[in-house]
Amino acid sequence: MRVNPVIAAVGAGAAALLSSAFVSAGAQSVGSSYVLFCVEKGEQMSSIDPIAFIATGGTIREPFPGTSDREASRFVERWLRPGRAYPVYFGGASSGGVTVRERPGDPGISLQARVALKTTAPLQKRTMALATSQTIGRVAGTLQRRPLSAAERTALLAAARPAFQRNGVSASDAQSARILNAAALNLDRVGRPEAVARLQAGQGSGPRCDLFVIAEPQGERGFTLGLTVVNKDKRTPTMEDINYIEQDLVDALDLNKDGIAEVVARSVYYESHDYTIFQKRRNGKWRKVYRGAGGGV
Ligand SMILES: [Ca+2]
Repeated sequence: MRVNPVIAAVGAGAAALLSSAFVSAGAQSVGSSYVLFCVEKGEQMSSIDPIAFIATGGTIREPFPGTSDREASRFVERWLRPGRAYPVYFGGASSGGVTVRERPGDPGISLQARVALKTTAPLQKRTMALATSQTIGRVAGTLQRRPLSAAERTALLAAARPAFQRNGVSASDAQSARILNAAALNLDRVGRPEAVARLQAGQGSGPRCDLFVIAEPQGERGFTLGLTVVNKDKRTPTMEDINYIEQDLVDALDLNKDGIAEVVARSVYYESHDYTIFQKRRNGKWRKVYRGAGGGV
C-alpha cells in the first residue's frame, strides 16, 4: 500500500503532540533557540519589536542580557539590520513575512524596527502577530484565530461581570462593560476555542477598570475565566495615573511544544511598554512566566 507522505507526516506530528502533552514543560529538546518579535501593522509603515529570546527547551528570557547600549547595539546588528527577513505567525499559522527596512533609531530607548510586511493575516490596530528569527517548523500549528462571534461576546461579558464586581466595579458599570480587543484562539487545539480579551468597565460613575482575560470554554456556550489580570485606572481630574496599564493580546504560539499555546500580551503604560507571556501549567492554571523587553513608546 502506498502511504500518502503528507498524511503520514501529519499523523506523526499529531502523535508527537499527544505524547508531548504528558512531558513536563521544558524537559524535552525542542530544537534551536530564536528571537520572538511582535509584529504591528502601521498606517505608514509596519514594525517589529523584540519580545523575548526563546532558548532551547522553550525557556523564555530577555532578548539580550543586561541593559547597556552596547548590548542593545550588538543585538540590533545581529537581528535588526536592514534586509533581515523573518517568518510571521498569526494564531500559530504561517502567515507571510517581514523584511527589516530601518534599524531602530535609538536602541537604548526602543528596539522597534521598521519593516516591510507581507502577510495574509488580517492585521490592524490592536490586531498584532508574531515573528520569529527562524522558521520554527511544527511548533506552529493553527489555533484558528478569528474574531469572537456575537454569541461568544455575550458569553464572555457574562463570565467577566462577576470579576468586575469583585474588583470594586458597580453592578451597573459591570453591566455596561465592553470588549476592547478580543480573539478566539484554540490554545490547546481541543474542543471550542478559548477567548483572549481586554474588557473595560467603569466609564460611568467609577474609575476605569480593565480586565485582561483568558476565558476557557465551559458547557455548550459559556466561558469561565482561566486567567484574570486586573488593571485599574486611578487617575483623578488633575493627575494621570502613570501606573495604569493597557494590556492587549499580541498573539499565541506554543513556545515549549507542550501542546498548549502560550499567550503573549503587550502592556502600554506611561511613556513605556513591555511584554508578558502567560503559560498554562501542568496543574491547569494560567501563570505569568515572563515580563520583559519593550521600552519607550
Ligand atoms: Ca506551551
